Formats: sequence, structure tokens, C-alpha cells
Amino acid sequence: MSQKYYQKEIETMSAEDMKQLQSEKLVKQVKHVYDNVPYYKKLMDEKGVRPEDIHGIEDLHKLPFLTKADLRDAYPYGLLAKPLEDCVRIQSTSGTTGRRVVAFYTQHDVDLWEDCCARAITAAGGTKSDVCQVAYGYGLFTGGPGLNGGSHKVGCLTLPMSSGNTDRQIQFMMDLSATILCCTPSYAAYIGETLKEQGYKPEDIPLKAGIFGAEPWTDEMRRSIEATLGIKAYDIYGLTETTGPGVAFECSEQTGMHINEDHFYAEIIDPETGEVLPEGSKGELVFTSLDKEAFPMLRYRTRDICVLSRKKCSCGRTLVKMAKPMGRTDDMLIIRGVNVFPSQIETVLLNEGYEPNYQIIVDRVSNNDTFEINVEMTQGVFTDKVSEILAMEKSLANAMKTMLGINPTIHLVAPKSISRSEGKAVRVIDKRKLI
Ligand code: DLL
Repeated sequence: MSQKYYQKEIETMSAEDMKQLQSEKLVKQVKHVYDNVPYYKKLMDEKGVRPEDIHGIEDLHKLPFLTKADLRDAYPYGLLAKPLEDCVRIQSTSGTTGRRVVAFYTQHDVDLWEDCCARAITAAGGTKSDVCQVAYGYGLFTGGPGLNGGSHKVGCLTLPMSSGNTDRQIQFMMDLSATILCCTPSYAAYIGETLKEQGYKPEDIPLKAGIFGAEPWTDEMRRSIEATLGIKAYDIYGLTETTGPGVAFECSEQTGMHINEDHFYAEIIDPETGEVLPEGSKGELVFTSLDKEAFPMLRYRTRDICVLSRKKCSCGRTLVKMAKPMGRTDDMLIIRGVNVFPSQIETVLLNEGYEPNYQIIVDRVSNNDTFEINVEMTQGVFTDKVSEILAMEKSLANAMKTMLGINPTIHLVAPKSISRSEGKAVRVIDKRKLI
């Protein structure tokens, strides 16, 4: 029998009780941060707000925002709120020192994160009778470890596959009758295509559900994956700064993702003015972690553009819902689930002796992201010998892979052949239709 909720009392709590719980947690959290994070204390002092001014959620707006720039300034330990000896884990995003997010967790933090992922798996119909194949990357990326932990909590038989090696994924899926697949939607689509090429029909595939996230995907893509794999596909959202996957998850109604708001309080703000917008408005999503110990985020600006809704949900959960993110307020691209900033590409080009004259072209072909970078040769590194060009392209692709964690196709082009723009250079051509 499918168990509907993982933590029913929380997931179906009345709005009043939830507000009360959030308020109690916030008051404690602000004090914890103020007392233990000099960086944030300074931000609060500058804004003239003290822990005593925060009596509940209604006072949240008084607190200063945290941004990625703060994370960069405070790297690596400046936002740590617990002694390192109380921490048991780090997770991180790809990128250079400046762009890399390094998040710390106590055992309590790992537990609450895994509970969030367990709620997501349960909402997708997962129970202890399921075989859950986790094909998100393991290691520093939060996808694999988060869903792995959630799967254990639910009691599923967990297949810790990590991403890649698609033939092996398929062999394990078929031989061990995996019933739930967790990975990025583009990888799910790729596994689906490969199964199809190998002659499997949806009814031959043991899967019943998929939990897909870490990158934008459309409803068309959802329908296509559902048809190829013969499953129901659920969205899951999260970010390293707040823990990882499981900050929000979809239920059977599939009209947005329930935010685990007993742990993460969501606000929508006007990205220009910082003003808090009423429910239903489109703006930047901001999260406050209410009870994370080691790496608490107070009013962290995600840069994701989103809408919140408190409409009653047929699944019975009362947790607020967020729409699929509708874009970003910065220039971050998500390619095959990996966060890529154009500035990282510039850094590699300069390190490798090129000028920053380049163009990134991203597309989605058969539900898979393609990633090409056209780079101008400079007069200094110009050659018209094909073998030399190929070697240079390969070496540059390797340097990009080291920096970004994914492999672009590099095309070296003649000096001055990329059109110059009068104003802002058009560095990115994203042909994917993600929303
Ligand atoms: O992507 C955590 C995650 C892992 C989420 C596995 C879901 C599943 P980061 O690498 O820090 O963390 O990237 C966070 O990815 O701010 C969004 O822009 C984007 N993102 C995450 N989930 C979704 C989603 C993980 N379901 C950034 N839809 C976030 C659209 C998503 N964008």
C-alpha cells in the first residue's frame, strides 16, 4: 500500500500552526547566526537590526539579504555557524574558488535534508517495497547524496549508480527491477532513448516513477519522458546553498512543487528593489533556512524567478507551492544539470592564452543539451593546419572540463570572425525552449 506522506503532521499542518512553528524556529535561528557568524552579524549591525527585533516570521523582512557575492566574500569558512568539529559533511557546486559554493552540514543538517528527500520520494509513491535507482552524480554534487539519503529513509532498496555509464544503468534497472529513477530530466530522456534503441517498450520497463530536477525542463519534456519510460515523472527542486535537492518537491497533482517550509521559508521579492511581493507575484525566490545548524542561510537570494501559491492541493499537503523556476536574474546557465557561468569560460580562455572573444551555443537535441563554444584564435595562436587546430580544440575542451565539470565542443574560428556588438556582447545563444 502506498504511504501518502513521509511526515504527515508537518506536511498537512494548518497554516496557523506552520506559522507558529516557523516563527519559533526563526527567532532561534537568528540568534544562532548573530552569535556565531561575524559576517552576518556585521550585515545585521549595518542594517540596525538585532536578534531581539525578530519576534516571528512577520519580522523576517527586517533582516538583510545574503547573496552569492556574500558567499564568495566569506569563502570558505566565513558563513560557518558551528565549529568544524561538529560538521560531518561538505557538498559543493562546480566552479572556481569565487563561484564555488561550499556548504557544510552537521549530522542534524544531513538528517533534515534526507527527510526532505524522503518526503519527495514518498510523494512520488515510493515505499519500502521500491527499488530506487539514483543516477544523479554522487560526490560533491548534492543530487546523488541527497536522494540516496532520502531513499534510505523511506526504506527503498537503493541503487547508488551515480550518473553515466548508461548501459550499466539499464542493466541494473532491468535485472534488479528498479521502480523509481532519480536523475536529471535530460539524463532520464537519454536513458529512455537508449532503452528504446535497445528495443524495450514502456511496458517492458519496471519503472513506475521518476524524480527529476536540478535543471529547467518543460511539460512537453515531461510528457515525452513519461511516454518513453512508462512512468509518472515528478519534479524536484533545491540548491546547494540551502542543502540540495528536496527544498521543494512535486506531488501527484503536478501543479507546482511543495516547499518544505518547516525548514525553508520562501519569499518572493522584486529583484530590483528587494521589496517583498504578495502571493502570486512573479519575482526572485528568497530562502531562509529555519533550522540548519552549520551553514544557515538567512534571506538567501537564489536568483531563480518564481511564483508562490497557497491554493489548496488535492494531495492534502498544505505546504506552499512554487512554480517551476521561470528563468534567472543572473547569467547562470544550467547545461546537463551543471551550473555554468560565462565568466568561468572567460577565465579558462585567458589562462590558456586566448582572448575572451567567444560565443556559447546551447541547444537541446532529442532532450539532450548540446554545448558548443566558438572561440576566436588570436594572431598569436593562429594556424590553418587542421591537425594543429584539432589538437588545440581538444586541449581547450579539456581545460574547460576541468573548470566546469562538463565537456563542451570547441570550435576555433578565425580571428575577428565573431561579430562584435555595439553594446553588450552576445555571449550566449541559448536555443532551448525551457519555459
Ligand atoms: O541542482 C540541487 C538538485 C539536485 C536539485 C538534484 C534537484 C535535484 P545546484 O547545483 O546548487 O543544486 O543548482 C541549483 O539549479 O538555483 C535552480 O536554478 C536550478 N534547479 C534546481 N532544481 C531545478 C528544477 C541542485 N527542478 C540551481 N527546475 C537552482 C529548474 C532547477 N531549475
